[in-house]
Amino acid sequence: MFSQEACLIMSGRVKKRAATNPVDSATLTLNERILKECHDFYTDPKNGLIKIESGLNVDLLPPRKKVTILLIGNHSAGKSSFINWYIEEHILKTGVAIETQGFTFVTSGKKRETLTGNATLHLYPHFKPLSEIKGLVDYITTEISTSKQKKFSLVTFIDTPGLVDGEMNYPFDVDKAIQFLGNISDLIFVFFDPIGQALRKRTLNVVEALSAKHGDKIKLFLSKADEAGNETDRQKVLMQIVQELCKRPNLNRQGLELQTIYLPNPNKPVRCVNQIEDVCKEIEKTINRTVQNTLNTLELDCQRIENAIVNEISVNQHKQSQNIKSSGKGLLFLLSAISLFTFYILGVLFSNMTREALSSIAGETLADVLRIYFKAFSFVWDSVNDDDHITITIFVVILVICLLVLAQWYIRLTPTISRKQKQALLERKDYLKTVIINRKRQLYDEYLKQSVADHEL
Ligand SMILES: Nc1nc2c(ncn2[C@@H]2O[C@H](COP(=O)(O)OP(=O)(O)OP(=O)(O)O)[C@@H](O)[C@H]2O)c(=O)[nH]1
Ligand SMILES: [Mg+2]
Repeated sequence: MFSQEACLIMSGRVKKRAATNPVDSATLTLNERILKECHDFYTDPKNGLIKIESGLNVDLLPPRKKVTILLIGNHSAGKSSFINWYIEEHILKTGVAIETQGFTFVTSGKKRETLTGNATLHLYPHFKPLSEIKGLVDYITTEISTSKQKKFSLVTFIDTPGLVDGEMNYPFDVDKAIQFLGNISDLIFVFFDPIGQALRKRTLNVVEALSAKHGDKIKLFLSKADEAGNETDRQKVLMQIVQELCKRPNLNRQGLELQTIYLPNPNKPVRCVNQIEDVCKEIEKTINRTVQNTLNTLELDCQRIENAIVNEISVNQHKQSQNIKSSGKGLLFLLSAISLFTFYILGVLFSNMTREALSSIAGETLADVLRIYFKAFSFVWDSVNDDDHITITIFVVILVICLLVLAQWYIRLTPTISRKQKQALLERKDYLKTVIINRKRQLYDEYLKQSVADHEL
């Protein structure tokens, strides 16, 4: 059953679609615009899907406006440097010492700013469970950059502390935090550096656990490949890492591939294959997949809400017919109770009255009729002694009470929705079909126009 408030939202006022700021639309790329519009379809406080479904128990999750990429790896593997290179801004501290102590979210925005842990969790409500990890909030920050390089406007990177062995190195449960972030990230990049730290136990443990759950999201890299010596040395390092990984029983070996990457440096030419551009392509592919998935999920969610509405209406119809049947039975018991009680009282009254007294109250003709009707009752009543009169009266009272209880039980109706509420529900259904699904189709066409020939649409 949905709330009164929900019904008011639906009635008529849902006709207007969530508005998109025209200034925003002009500066956003198509993918950004689609993800933003889809997000607004869910979260708009007046007409959003989440507001529309309230009371229907559809359990919706608004889509994210960006893809999330988690970077993990041993200390000094080049995680922070990779993010700086991607966004073309030196936003994160890098160096041979242990530089990254906590978790840093790197995202694009209007103004360069650093946010604290609490502000970060406010900005990303789906990361809220991180606050349950003791001591972690103080080690979370968000770096907002104005960079628009590559596909950064559609990406949130999560830089993590380098993985080193031993329990005393982190003031929080680093493994638990990484596993949680792995669950909600769209891509997980694992950086192994060639200097020998790659095979540290903690790094391998974390990779094993993540790959068992997220085999399709995880991408492995031999980073800083330009420092791995000549081609033979590099092959040796690659082999060693793969061998170590393969020893792990829970590792997902499907598509196990280790790409070699390094940050291009024009002043230091290296004759080594650099697959860093493939990483950018992988990010782009994930963005495109996310856009398609978001549009598909939007339509599916609309269908789920429509089904819930149809179900709500049919359940309501069923409840209404049950109520009619039940109240019919209740009324029957009530009438029986009243009739029995009246008949008994009148019967007792007439049986104890003299002929003259009855005639003087009801008149001669009516008194004759009443006497005929109550003849059988009077006969029985007169033939029973006074003690039994009390027993019969108690029995009749109990019977009347039972009939009244039954009447009340059946007349207690299940709550149903009013005609106005039903109309509002149908308007909601209509809104989903005519406004949201149509807009979703337009957005899909716009998205496909980027790659598919016009005549194929
Ligand atoms: N030659 C070379 N050096 C690199 C490359 N990437 C990073 N570095 C250097 O490696 C060092 C460590 O890099 P970081 O980015 O700080 O590594 P990190 O993984 O973030 O390290 P922690 O934060 O300590 O976990 C820095 O001095 C970087 O300049 C690369 O591709 N090639
Ligand atoms: Mg770092």
